[in-house]
Amino acid sequence: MSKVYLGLGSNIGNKVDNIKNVIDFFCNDHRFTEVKISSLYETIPYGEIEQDNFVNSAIAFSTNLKLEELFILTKDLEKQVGRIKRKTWGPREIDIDILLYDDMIIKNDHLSIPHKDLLNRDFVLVPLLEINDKLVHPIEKKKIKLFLSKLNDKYIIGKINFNYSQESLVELN
Ligand code: PH2
Ligand code: MG
Ligand code: MG
Repeated sequence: MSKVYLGLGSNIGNKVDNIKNVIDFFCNDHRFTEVKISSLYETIPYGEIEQDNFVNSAIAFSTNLKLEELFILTKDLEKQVGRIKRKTWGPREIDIDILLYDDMIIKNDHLSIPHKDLLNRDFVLVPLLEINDKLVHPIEKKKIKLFLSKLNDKYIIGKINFNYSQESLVELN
C-alpha cells in the first residue's frame, strides 16, 4: 500500500460541492482506504491572473494504485467534476494535485512529485499538515511543518463551515 496526499482547489461554480465530489469519490471507491480529509479553506488567488477566491483542502489515503494510474485517475476525475480546459494558472472548477506519494521523488514532463510548489504556499501546507504534521519532505529531508513558518505571503482567509460525515473516513487526532 502506498500513502498518498492530494491537494484540492476550486474557484468556479459551487466550489464546496466541487471539492465534496472529489472527497465522495475517494470515500466510496474501495481502491482507497484510510481516507482522511482536512478542513476547507477560503484562499486568495496566488499568481498574476485576476480571479475569484479559491476553496482549498487536502485529502490522504492508502492505495495499491501506481503513481501513473493515480495520475490518470485524477485527470479523469477533474473532468468528471466538470473541469474544462482553460489557461494555465487560470480559474478552474477543480484542481487535483498529487502532493506526495510515499517518499517518491520523480520529475518528468507531466509529473513532479513531491509537488513543485508544496513548500511555497500556505493553502497547500496548512491543510496537508492538518492531516499529518509529522510528514518529512523527501527531497529536503526535513519536517514539512518547519517550512510553514518561513512563508511570507498568506493566502488563507479562513476556514469554511463544512461538516462531512462518512463511514469510511478516519478521524484526525
Ligand atoms: N491554484 C493555482 C493558481 N492559484 N491560488 C489559490 N489560492 N489556490 C489554488 O489552488 C491555486 C491558486 C493553480 O494551480
Ligand atoms: Mg494546482
Ligand atoms: Mg493541477
